[in-house]
Amino acid sequence: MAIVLVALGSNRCHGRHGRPAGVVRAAARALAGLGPVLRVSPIFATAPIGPGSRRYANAVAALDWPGSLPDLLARLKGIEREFGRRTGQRWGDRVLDLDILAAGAAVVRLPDLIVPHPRLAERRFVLDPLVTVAPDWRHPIMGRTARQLHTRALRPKARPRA
Ligand code: PH2
Ligand code: MG
Ligand code: MG
Repeated sequence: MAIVLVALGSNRCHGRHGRPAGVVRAAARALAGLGPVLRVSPIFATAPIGPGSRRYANAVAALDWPGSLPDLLARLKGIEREFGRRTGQRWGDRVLDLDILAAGAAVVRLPDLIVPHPRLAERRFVLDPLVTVAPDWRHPIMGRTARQLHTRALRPKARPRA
């Protein structure tokens, strides 16, 4: 594997790292324990999508990861646990969420891991930071760059009709 794009999200405070933005900053430092972190986006404050009740801090990091994607997923879940994440309601409030967004042109469909992330192109809280880190990354299925997906998300009426 090579450059993996990882989404970071938090909408709960942490005893040591404080507010969600502090949690995301600390999580970006924790990612550096897995391999070189080549870029980290600014942290965006975003409204919760789904059943969450509090605002999120979101960011995207580009990680140079030499191993397999399932191994990376296991490591990311380990970091989530270290930050006190408990399994709970799907999309519920969480102290830290680390999702694999994409890994170059890789396409993975396993029961617990789909890459590129299936909802990546619909989510401003992903696309806004993603476009700052990897504007030229091209979605291997949709055939569009992050920049194009972002522009499209800004102009929902311009989407092609089904
Ligand atoms: N993550 C979710 C559900 N909703 N909303 C925002 N704004 N940011 C997130 O990271 C997020 C969400 C499930 O992972
Ligand atoms: Mg998520
Ligand atoms: Mg997740």
